[in-house]
Amino acid sequence: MTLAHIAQMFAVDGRLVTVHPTGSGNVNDTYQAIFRTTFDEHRIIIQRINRHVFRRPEVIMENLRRITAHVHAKLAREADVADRIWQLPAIVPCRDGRDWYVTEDGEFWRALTLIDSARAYNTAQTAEHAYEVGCVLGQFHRLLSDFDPSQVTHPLPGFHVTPAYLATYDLVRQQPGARALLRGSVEAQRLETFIEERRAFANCLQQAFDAGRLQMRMIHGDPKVNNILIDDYTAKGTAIIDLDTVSPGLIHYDFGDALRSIGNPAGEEVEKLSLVDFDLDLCEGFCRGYIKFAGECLTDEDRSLLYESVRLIAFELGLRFFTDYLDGNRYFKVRFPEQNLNRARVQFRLCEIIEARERAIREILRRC
Ligand code: GN1
Ligand code: MG
Repeated sequence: MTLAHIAQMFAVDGRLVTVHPTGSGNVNDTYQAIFRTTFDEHRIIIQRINRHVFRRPEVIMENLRRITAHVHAKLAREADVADRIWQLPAIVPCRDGRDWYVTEDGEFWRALTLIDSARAYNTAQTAEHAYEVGCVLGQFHRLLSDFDPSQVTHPLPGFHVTPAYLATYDLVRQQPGARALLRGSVEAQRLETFIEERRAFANCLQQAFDAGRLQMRMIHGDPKVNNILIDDYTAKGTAIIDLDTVSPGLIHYDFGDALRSIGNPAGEEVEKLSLVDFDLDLCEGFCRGYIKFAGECLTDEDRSLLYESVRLIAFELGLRFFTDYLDGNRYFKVRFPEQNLNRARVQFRLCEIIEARERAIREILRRC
């Protein structure tokens, strides 16, 4: 079935003009489709869900229905007093009324409204951009703070549980293919040592949760900088997209993920490790924006582990990339075989810089 056929399954007025790839996701495939009528134009986002990663894609759509209903209703109630027009994509149903479309060979497709005249950047532009990214994530946490987590099913059990990723890594690296890769690369061996030195640390959030110091809340799951839209006209953050991983979790996963992403102006795909950085002005901008909106939802215990969370998520993402490299690149999409190795090197370098700047980061967090 062609992309054009799939696009026309969704309930949009007009004739299809074009479908083209958009975004830079590592998991799903994303396209923009444009339809025209005699007097206007409609653009939607259509996505093929990666069934290797999301084994039960219908679960993410059922979750999305409930989450967007909650957020859209709350945004409508608060619209008159809000400091900007906050947005969140809505599901575009199929012509037969269903929320998704499955092709004969089992591909799972869904469509969402496009948030227009706003864009996501792959890397931080300025400290003001970082501030806006913080505002959007803080606002998202605030909007979902009164959502009942039992209304959703976890789309990816074990997602962001760092000790679970370590256990998978331990299994994968015993495989013959992984052992061959490790024997053949001094750089891969260096990453192996890097991981060994941080094993105990990998438990820090899980331990705090097990001890009852942290609670599960609704989180986004993937709030990296290119999932946060900045309005072209006002330069303010307006929406967070990529809602497939929204689920109950620790807000620290989100805080750490967004900060490790916005704090490194070189981005995730840079090849020269000398360009990787954790910029303290970007860090401060992000933290101020986040606390402005989510501050009232945070306990003292939550605040006490924010530094650990950014160090941990950089480590965890590096570990996930490295494991996938050793496993033959089965999870994250790659354009060349070493891409996941390189992504891991970048995140581990970032983790090292975060460690070196611990004192300054804690100081920023104390001030915000
Ligand atoms: C994946 O597909 P994308 O780019 O939205 C991954 C995130 C990682 C991210 C790193 C479901 O997100 O956890 O942080 O790559 N998503 C999933 O770029 O594993
Ligand atoms: Mg994602």
